[in-house]
Amino acid sequence: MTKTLFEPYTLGSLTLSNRIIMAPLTRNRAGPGFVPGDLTAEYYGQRASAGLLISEATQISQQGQGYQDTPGIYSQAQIEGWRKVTSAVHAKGGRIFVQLWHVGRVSHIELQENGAAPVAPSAIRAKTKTFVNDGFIDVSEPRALKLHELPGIVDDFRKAAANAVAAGFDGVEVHGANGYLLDQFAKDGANVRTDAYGGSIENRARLMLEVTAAVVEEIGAERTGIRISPVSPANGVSSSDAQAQFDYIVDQLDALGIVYIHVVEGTTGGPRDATPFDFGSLRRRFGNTYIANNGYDLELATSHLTEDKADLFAFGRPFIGNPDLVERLQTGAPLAQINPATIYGGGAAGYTDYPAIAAASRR
Ligand code: 8OZ
Repeated sequence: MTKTLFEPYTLGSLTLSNRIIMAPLTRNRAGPGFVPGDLTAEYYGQRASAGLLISEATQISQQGQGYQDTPGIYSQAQIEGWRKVTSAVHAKGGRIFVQLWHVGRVSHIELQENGAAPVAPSAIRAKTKTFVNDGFIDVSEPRALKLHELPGIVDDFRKAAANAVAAGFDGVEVHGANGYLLDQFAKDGANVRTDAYGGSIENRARLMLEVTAAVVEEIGAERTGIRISPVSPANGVSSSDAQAQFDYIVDQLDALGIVYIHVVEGTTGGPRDATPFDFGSLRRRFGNTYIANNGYDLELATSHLTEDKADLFAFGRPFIGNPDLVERLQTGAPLAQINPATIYGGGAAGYTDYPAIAAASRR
């Protein structure tokens, strides 16, 4: 029998009102001090009918920032800004996790303290661009992190998780995807270290797993999820052994007892099948909730749900233009298209001004 996305789902201790997740979406609208403001609270509040919202990627430290005007969660003012967001979502009965982010080598000296080089597993520059001073420019040459610096990064994630709870978030998603720091360590195209954090599959997974374990220790496994993108070449990463690498990672994540894995199936924002990969293997290895993402529409999500390939489905870009995406999918209402020019940066235009479908057209 066909299953439906429009029924409640139990995620750890939370009851989600449906199986549709708002994927993390970078919008570059934080205020001075990288503090999310009232407009951001309004934006997330408008989308609270998603079963769960996952915030835009949020840096755990200044070193972890790679783009202009992305929000942080390491200062008191940022915690207070996020408190407005979580209150707006909760007031409408929604649930929200924050995505914790360190960009690693995907950054620019202009964003770093005293113009320092961005950090990476190895001093290999990413073939990718970042968004700085209202334009896309090449990322800076990184420096390799020293072994003694890694505990500090784990600790920054741990503190950010504690801050997330203080800000009222229902949980935390570790950003282990899309060519950022933890994915850079996992994939051998970006990591040529010869210490305990490079070389073998186990060594390359170490930082991602230590970070996740630290978050679990801080806020509990029921409130900890992670996003991974095993075969995505996003931000210039590549892997010679993705299946073995991510089979191992997911076995270890399962052992940590975290509440979900959120899997970008294929190329982030691109084709689902550019690189062969058995996502069913990850599904089978992980006992808790599997959130699927990348190129889903209602039909594909419903068929994957019915075939038990995933529990929950994350939609990204459709949530930009459709604050009431859940209702539109449920009623078959047309979806609004988005203006690409207002995705990254700006104010209310293209952010909070996409309307819900008019009440009249629902009848
Ligand atoms: C688009 C632009 C900037 C950042 C990701 C956090 O891909 C991002 C991102 C996406 O995970």
